[in-house]
Amino acid sequence: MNIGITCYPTYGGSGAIATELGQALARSGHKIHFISYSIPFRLQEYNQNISFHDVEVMPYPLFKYPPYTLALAAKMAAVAEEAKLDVLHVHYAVPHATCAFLARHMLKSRDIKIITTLHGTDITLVGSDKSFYQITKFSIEESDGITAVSESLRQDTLSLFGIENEIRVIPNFVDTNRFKRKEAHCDLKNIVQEDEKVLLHVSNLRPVKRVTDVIRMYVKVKPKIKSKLLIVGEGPDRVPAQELAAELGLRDSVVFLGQQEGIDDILSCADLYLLPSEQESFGLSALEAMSCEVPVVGTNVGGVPELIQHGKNGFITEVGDVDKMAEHAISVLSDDAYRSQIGIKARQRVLDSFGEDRVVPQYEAYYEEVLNR
Ligand code: GMT
Repeated sequence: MNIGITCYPTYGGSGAIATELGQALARSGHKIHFISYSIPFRLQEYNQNISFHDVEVMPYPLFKYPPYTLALAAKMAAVAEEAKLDVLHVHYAVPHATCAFLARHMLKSRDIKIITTLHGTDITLVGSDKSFYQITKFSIEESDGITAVSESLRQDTLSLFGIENEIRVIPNFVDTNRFKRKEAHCDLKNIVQEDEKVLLHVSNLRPVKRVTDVIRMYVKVKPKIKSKLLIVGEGPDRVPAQELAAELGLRDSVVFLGQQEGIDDILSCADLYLLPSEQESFGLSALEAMSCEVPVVGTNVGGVPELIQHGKNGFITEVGDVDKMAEHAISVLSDDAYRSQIGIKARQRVLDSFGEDRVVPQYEAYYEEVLNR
C-alpha cells in the first residue's frame, strides 16, 4: 500500500506512535510518505520505503499566523497525487483531520481513504474547546476510518462529540526489542550511586502531568529509601517543580535532566516509573517503562487502567493521592524480589497485548477494511 502519514513531528506520544507505525509498515513493504513541517523525531532508521515531504509555509508580513494548515493540505494533495496514496493516516485530529479533508477535496482523480487516529487532548482539551469544536467534529465525521488509542478515549469522543461513525480502538504499542531491560547500558553512574534506587518521570512537564505530585510523593519516599528522583523533559512546570523540590529540601536528590534522547537506556536504570497525570488517554511513557520491566505507579484516569492491572503488573492510585503513591513506591523499592516480579509481569503484559507485532497488524487490517468498504 502507499500510505501517507501526518503527525506532530516534535516530542510527544502521538508523533512517536505515528512514526513507529510508519517505520514498522515500511519494514513490511508498504511505501510510507511522512508529510509534516519537520522530520519526525523518532524517524531514525533508513528504509528505502520511507520518504519525508517537508511542508513549508511562506512568511509574509500580512500573516500574523502563517497558514500552516493550508500549506499542509496542499502538500497532502500533491503527495497523494504524485505517490498514488491509497491511505492518508493522520494522527491527532486538530488540525490534521481537517487538512486531510481539504486535500481529498482538492484531488480530482484519486480515491483516497482518510484515517484519523485520535490520541487524547485533540478530543478532551483542544478539540472540545469551543473555538475548535465544530470543525473537529466535522473533520472526524468526514474521515473514512477513525481509531482511538483506548476504549476510554473512544467513550470520551462519543460523549463529547456525539459522533455516530464507528470508532475502532487500536491501542498504542512499543518496540519490545528496543524497549527492554539492558542493565549493562545504565549510564547514570555520575548521577546515581550504586546503592541508590532510581525513580523516574518523563513528560513534557505541562500542568496535566502533575509533576509536582511526583515531588510531593518523593519527599515521603526519600527518608525511607536511598534514592534519586530523575525528571526528564522540558515544559512550563519545570520551574515550579524545581522550586518545590528546593523548598522541600530535595535539591540534591531530584535531578532534572531536561530533554533526552535514548529514553530506553534511561529506563533501563529505573526502579520505578511515576505517571501522576490528571488526564492520560493511554500513557505511552508508562507502556515504554513496563516494556523495560519498570513497575509503574499511575493514576486512575483515561486509558491507564486499560494498561496497568493494579497490584499485578503495576499500581493505580487516585489523582493527587501522593500518600498512596508513596506507599506503593516504598513497598516496591524496599523489596527487590517484589520489584522485579512486578517488572517481569509488566513486560509480560506488554508482550501479550501491546507489542509492535500485536498492534501494527491491526492497523494494516483496518486499512484493508476501510479500502474495501
Ligand atoms: O494529548 C496530548 O497531551 C499529546 C499527545 C501526544 O501527542 O503525545 O498525548 C496523547 O497521546 C499519546 C499517544 O497516543 C498518549 O499516550 C497520551 O496519553 C495522550 N495524552 C493525554 O491524553 C493527556
